[in-house]
Amino acid sequence: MRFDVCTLFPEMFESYLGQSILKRAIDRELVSVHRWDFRDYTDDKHNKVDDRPFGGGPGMLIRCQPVFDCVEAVRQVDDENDEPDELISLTPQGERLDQQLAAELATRKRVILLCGRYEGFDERIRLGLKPREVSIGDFVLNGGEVAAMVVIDSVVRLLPGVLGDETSSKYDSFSESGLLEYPQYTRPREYRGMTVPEVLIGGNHEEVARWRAEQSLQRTKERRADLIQQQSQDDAG
Ligand code: 6GU
Repeated sequence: MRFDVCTLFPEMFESYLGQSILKRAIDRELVSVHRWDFRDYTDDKHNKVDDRPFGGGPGMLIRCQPVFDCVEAVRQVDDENDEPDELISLTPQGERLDQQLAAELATRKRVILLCGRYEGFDERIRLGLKPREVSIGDFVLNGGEVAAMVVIDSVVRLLPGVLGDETSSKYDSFSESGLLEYPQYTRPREYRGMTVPEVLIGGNHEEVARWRAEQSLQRTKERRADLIQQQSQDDAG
């Protein structure tokens, strides 16, 4: 799978891509993440990518020209790929990212991510390029970069072979069951007076599975009753 991230701040991705699961997935060529700087595509003699909004108001908008030209350049890189790309713009006005959307994106060969900044993009970027607009939640970030990393992170861990244990993303919260994950413990058996539940030590796999299912359900009821309603709606069809 290939990501192309278009941004004014490509360096923001440096540390994220250079470590841990992402680095390993990239080294093993399960995913590639290419960064494109809008500034490299501006036709402005002072390299400006932004301008003041017509009609006045605070802040600056990213101009059409560098964004259209950057996306065109990205699309000229074929990467032996016949499938059309998925073009995504990160914006708090978009559809909410959830596990289902992450799973859908994980089936794509190529995803282009547009990161806005300042007060936003000129509206004609939306009208002309028709990106799918994605938000990571009801709060406002300074720009789309952190949100783009969230999208990449949630998608990459679903790609086959990325996680050490092939099955481990299946048991994540929101995955198969749609419920929150059960609590886990490692050694020692007792820490500062807190002990590991007996059932996990006994070695009875059926009992362990039952306990975990109960814990998942109980936790979800307490913390996220909305997920249980969602789940029964999904099950109903
Ligand atoms: Cl995708 N972008 C920005 N700037 N803020 C956000 C967001 C995205 N999702 C939630 N807040």
